[in-house]
Amino acid sequence: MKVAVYPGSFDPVTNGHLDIIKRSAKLFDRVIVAVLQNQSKSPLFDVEERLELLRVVTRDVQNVEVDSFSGLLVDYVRDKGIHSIVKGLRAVSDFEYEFQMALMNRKLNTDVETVFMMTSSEYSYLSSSLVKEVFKFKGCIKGLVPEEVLGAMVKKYRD
Ligand code: COD
Repeated sequence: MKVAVYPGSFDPVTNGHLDIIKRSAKLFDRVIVAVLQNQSKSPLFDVEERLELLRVVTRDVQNVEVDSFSGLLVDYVRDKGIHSIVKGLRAVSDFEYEFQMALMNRKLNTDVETVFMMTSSEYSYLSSSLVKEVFKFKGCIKGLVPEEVLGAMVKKYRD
């Protein structure tokens, strides 16, 4: 069985992420979307909320599951017996950072391969942080995040 992990912050999951999830689910038998528990950032959504949003927006994709992890990604994949990491690539700026991480991950765990998936052109400029910034200043983010995420953001800022 070909299993891959798609790791990230997903704060929140955007349509760019969802596109990568759905496309990688066609390549692998099982895809685990893994949310990093990162105490050093101050997130909009806590890990449980991010996991729940991911569960909701991937509910129609049978071979996708969600999980969280802390510490090194290579340790997480080793524990799970996984050999493939999926990453999304938007622009040259992503490439440098992702290239470094892929090589470091391979140095730390020679059994792991990073598979890069090119963004779809309509999402090539999209990131969670831009979505949050635009939304905070009342800009329109319709079509950039799933409806359920938009609803959760409206509620979060209202509360
Ligand atoms: N189109 C395509 N891909 C996209 C888009 C888009 N519009 N938006 C984001 N992506 C991709 C990103 O390039 C990334 O691959 C993935 O989706 C997740 O994105 P984010 O922004 O939610 O998450 P990141 O980039 O903050 O996640 C970083 C990790 C958590 C993967 C990384 O920090 C990590 O592995 N940390 C664990 C600790 C560790 O092992 N550190 C050593 C690394 S060498």
